[in-house]
Amino acid sequence: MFQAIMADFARIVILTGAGISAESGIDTFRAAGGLWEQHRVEDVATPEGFARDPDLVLGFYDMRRAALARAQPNPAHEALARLEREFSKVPGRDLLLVTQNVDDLHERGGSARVLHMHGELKSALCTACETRSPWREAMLHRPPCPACAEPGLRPDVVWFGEMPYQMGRIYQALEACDLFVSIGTSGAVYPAAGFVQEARAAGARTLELNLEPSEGSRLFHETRLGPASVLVPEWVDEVLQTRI
Ligand code: BJW
Repeated sequence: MFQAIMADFARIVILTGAGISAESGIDTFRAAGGLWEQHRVEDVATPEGFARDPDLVLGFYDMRRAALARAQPNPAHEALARLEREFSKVPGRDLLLVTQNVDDLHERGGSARVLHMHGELKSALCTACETRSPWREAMLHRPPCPACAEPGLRPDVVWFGEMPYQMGRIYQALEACDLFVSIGTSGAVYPAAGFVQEARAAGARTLELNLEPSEGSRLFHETRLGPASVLVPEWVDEVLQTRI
């Protein structure tokens, strides 16, 4: 029972994956009918795939950017924003929300401090000058980079074989955290799949909230199964009732 291990946590790291946005209508990757069933991961989520067939990759991300414009945050995103607001009112407490998701539903749900370790759909990376620019439009027609005018934009996302963003900051937070919570991720992709072990090595309690057990479920002190839109608000209520 989580209440029983709910000591006075001061530093929380929360990791989210595609499952937290599933109920907002955003496809996950590995489910039946998910993105990897519709597209080969090697074709659309590797630098080699992009070099081979840029039209396929740009079209894939244009389609997902358009789907994102139709999606809304769900109660799980909103609950994490509420937790951030309440938790950070007390000096000395720190909450870091790390997401593997490239959508902006945490921000639209009200979270102010979100670290996108796999990049963002609404950002473009210029392969010519390496400038990052906010981006909302399609890329398939090769628009010019706002900084250098070269038609070399790619989605600012992290593909297999590339280094995820802000790893130094994330590992620093994991080393200092006393609670690590993983929400809606299959635990199939590293380095995020290894965060639970990093947190445990630092002495943190660990909790998984997921529809189905992740690949690393046994590594968590506790796993709760169910939809994020139910589990996350319930857990946030527990934390805030225990703490305030
Ligand atoms: C619900 C729900 C509901 C559903 N409520 N829950 C061998 C061993 C170890 C590592 C490697 C290895 N061989 C290669 C590697 C490295 C490789 C890797 O991990 N490969 C694996 C295949 C093994 N990793 C990399 O290359 C990474 N870079 C790297 O390692 O650099 C070197 C390095 C060294 C040292 C330190 C740091 C770095 C880069 C990985 C990039 C991943 N990119 C993608 C695409 C991003 C852009 C895009 O969105 O298109 O990121 S792949 C894809 O997977 C995406 C996701 O962020 C990521 C994780 O997926 P996620 O979120 O877990 O989704 P699903 O679909 O898998 O799961 C959904 C979950 O939700 C399920 O559990 C459901 O139950 C649940 N769910 N509905 C609650 N309603």
